[in-house]
Amino acid sequence: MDPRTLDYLLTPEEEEAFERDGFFVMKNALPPGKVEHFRTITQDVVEEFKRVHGIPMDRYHGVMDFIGQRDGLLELVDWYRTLPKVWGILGPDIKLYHTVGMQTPKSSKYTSNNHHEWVNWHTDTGNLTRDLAFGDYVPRISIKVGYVLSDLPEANMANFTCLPGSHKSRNFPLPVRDRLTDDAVQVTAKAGDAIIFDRRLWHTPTVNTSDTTRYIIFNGYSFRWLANRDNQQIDHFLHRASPIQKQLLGYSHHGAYGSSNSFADDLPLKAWIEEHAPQWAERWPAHP
Ligand SMILES: O=C(O)CCC(=O)C(=O)O
Ligand SMILES: [Fe+2]
Repeated sequence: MDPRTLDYLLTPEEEEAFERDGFFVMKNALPPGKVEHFRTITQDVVEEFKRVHGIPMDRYHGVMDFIGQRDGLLELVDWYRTLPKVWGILGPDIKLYHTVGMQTPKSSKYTSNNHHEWVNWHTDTGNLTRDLAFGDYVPRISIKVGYVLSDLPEANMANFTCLPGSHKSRNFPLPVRDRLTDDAVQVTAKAGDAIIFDRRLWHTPTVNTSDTTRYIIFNGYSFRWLANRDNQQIDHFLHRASPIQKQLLGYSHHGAYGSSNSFADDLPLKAWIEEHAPQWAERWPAHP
């Protein structure tokens, strides 16, 4: 793993914001050269997908199972500036479970006046809340890193939109769900920033009325035992993935049995943290 990881450990301020708001924006998660690199890949993959599937080019679209689509995406699996935020929150027993590369061109159909027609407030990962909530308590289980690849200095540019603090609410916390009210925060960001959010946060995609096409990659990380939300076709990567990348791509030396155990050979990320940032290991829950 890139030793520069140690310069990007989760800060107390980030941790506090994450606990309070359910998300935070990390500035400069990607340097400018990488922004362009990943934007080009995202455009290429989404436009290829649209051509193959007959989707109009001006349509908003996200390609799932994104991580394996191009070899150049492998380095994002354990990106040194964001991965320490992820394990700082979830611990070391994690993997990628869902990846999406998204293109949102200017809408030809919707404006900020009628885009409430497709507002889709949700928490992530389908049935987790329904099946795991106990009273008011909903477990976190997964988080997403959204790599912003276009400058989004103002609202109505397809900004990631959320209700800060709503990750503490099992049910949608407002009376009106089918449109954006003033409570909705359209997160502004620069290309290269990352939006890191808790899957329990109530959020929605929004319309782009600007001339800037929004590109964004969402990489979702979860505990290793969660079923993947993509087919995750990554076998072609594995021969050149590092051991930590292999862990994060869901590989286990123990087959299906491994994901709900913590065998040492399946957890090189844990070993790395214990060696290089041992103060974090003290925070992990012990096995009962
Ligand atoms: O397009 C967006 O900003 C929202 C996407 C979303 O809901 C997600 O990544 O979970
Ligand atoms: Fe979502």
